[in-house]
Order: sequence, then C-alpha cells, then structure tokens
Amino acid sequence: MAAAQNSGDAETHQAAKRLKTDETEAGNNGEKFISNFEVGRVLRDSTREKTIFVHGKIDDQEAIVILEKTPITEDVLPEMLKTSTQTLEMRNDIYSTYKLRPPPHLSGVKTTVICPATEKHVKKYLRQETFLIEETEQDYQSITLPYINSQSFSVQWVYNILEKKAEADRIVFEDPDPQDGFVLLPDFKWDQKQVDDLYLIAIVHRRDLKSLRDLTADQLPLLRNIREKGLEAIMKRYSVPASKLRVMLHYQPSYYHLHVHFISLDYDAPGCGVERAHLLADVIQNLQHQSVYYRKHTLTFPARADDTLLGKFREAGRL
Ligand code: M7G
Repeated sequence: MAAAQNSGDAETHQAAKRLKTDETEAGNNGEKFISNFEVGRVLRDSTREKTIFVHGKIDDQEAIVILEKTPITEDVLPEMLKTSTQTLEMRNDIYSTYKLRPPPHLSGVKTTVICPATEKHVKKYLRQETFLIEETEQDYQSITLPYINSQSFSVQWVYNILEKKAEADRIVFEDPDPQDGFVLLPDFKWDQKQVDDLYLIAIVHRRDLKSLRDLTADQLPLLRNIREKGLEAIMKRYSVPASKLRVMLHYQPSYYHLHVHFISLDYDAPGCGVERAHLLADVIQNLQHQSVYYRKHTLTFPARADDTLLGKFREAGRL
C-alpha cells in the first residue's frame, strides 16, 4: 500500500505493518452488549469511508455505535484470495466482477460503542453544516470559557487512563513526571492493524491545562518533551519516522484536558483541516517568539450548526 512505498525504508515498514492486534477485544460480554443494540436513526454514513454512525439503545440506555470496515492490507492478500468463497457476478469480454466472502478472521468490522451516550455525543456525530468562528481573547473569556466550565464532555476516560484504571495494557510509552510527563497510547479511532492509519494520543499528566488557549512559554518543556519522546516511542514501536507523522492539537478540542494527536501522514483523518489543526512544531515556535501567543491571538475554529457554543457566539452578536 501507499505507506510502504513512501516511507523510504520499505522493509522495516513492512515488518511493522502487520501489527499485534488487541486479541482481548470485547470477549463474549462485549458481543452480547453489541447484539443488544436497538437501531434508532443513522446519524451519518459514508460509502466512500465505509463507516456508519448509528444512534439507538442498549438495554434502555442511549447508545451510539460506529461501524467501520477495515482496510485490506498487503500482508493478508494471499490468504484472503486463497481462502475466500467466491461468486461470479458478471463476465463481459475481459471484465468480470466477483463477490468474495473472506473467512471471519479476515473480515472484521471495527466497532466503537458509546453507552450511555449524551445528547452532546449525538450532536458530535450527526452530519451537520459547519460554520467558522473567529474567537478573540475577549470572546474566549466571556463566551467560550464559561461554556467549557458549564458543559463540556466529561474527561473521566482521560483520568482513567492516567490512573491506569482503563487501557493500561495499551500504553505505548509513559513519562511519569507530574509537570512535563504524559501517557502515549493508541487513539480509539485506530484498530492498530496497520500503520497506514496510525493514530495515537499523548495525554499530559497535568490536569490544569484545558487546551491550546492555556499554553504559554512556561509549557515549552512539556511540549518539547511530548514531541521528542512521543516521536521516539512511535519510531521504536511502529518504525514510523517523524517525517511520516502529523503531530498536532485541535482547537477547539472535544475534551478539555490537554492532549496531542500523532497521526500517520497517509491517513486523511477527520480534524486535520487548517481550520482545526495546529501542528505541535508551530505551537512550539509561536510560544518561543511570544509567550502569550495563544492567550492573545484570535483563534479560528469550526462549529456545527447546533453546537451550543455556536449559539452562544450568535447570542453575543459575534456571528
Ligand atoms: P479531541 O481533539 O478532543 O476531539 O481529541 P475529537 O474527538 O473531536 O478529535 C480527543 C481524541 O481522543 C480523539 O482523537 C478521540 O478519538 C480520542 N478518544 C476519545 N475517547 C473517549 C477515547 C477513549 O476512551 N480512549 C482512547 N484511547 N481515545 C479516545
């Protein structure tokens, strides 16, 4: 696939391509949990990305289930072609199409469950028109900050990771320093089956930094540490070099506990557009030039049509 050809060191890359999968997965309980899902409405789907986001219920609780067909990788091709059952659909001259049915271990569907899901989760995944907001320093203080304090997503899942109450076995690297330390682990968007769509997040141990807006030059050691040690750990574990990674922050993030995204350059992940992504290298440079850069500058970000924050900007006459 493309990633193997572009990486420069195709051999190392190939070796890292077939990654260890999380065999523990959901087990029997998880399967039962998912099979109890009663389909409500489709929030969003994409035939191109082969994903569907569905709102429904599991045992009377609101739930969102995200299904995603996983990419076909080079290393499973021979087995897939040999062992699939095949049905000829049509033949015409030199053209023919087939329906292949691969064996179960080669036809997994990545499934994410959010349960109980809140109204905010439903809004997050519902396909909606988006608008750009230009947030001044003043807007942040008077509109965004009160909004964050009143109703942002719970970051309990983040604390569970930091306290090793969840996903402890998935940690790729940890620097335990309370000031400049962080935990690096696979993002739940990544099934870890191939590096083409590699996606990890570095979550800082400090709990007092909500987002890019809170950063000053005081956090340069923290940011440099994440960049340096995060890249080193990814090279060591997955043989993916810095030149193949987008290391960035989102503004606005969904979760207001500082974290950094490490994403394969070959993966056109959601949230990588200029209106939301800030490269960590640029953030470091900006803070080197001006300590209060992110406190003072107007920051632009996208918001969905029924995002409460968008409503607050409208009410304040800022949109
Ligand atoms: P964000 O920039 O706050 O928001 O990133 P976004 O979700 O709109 O991008 C948070 C990141 O954390 C996203 O990439 C999520 O996929 C990821 N994430 C969210 N949750 C709830 C979990 C989780 O429970 N475990 C892991 N490993 N990643 C998560």
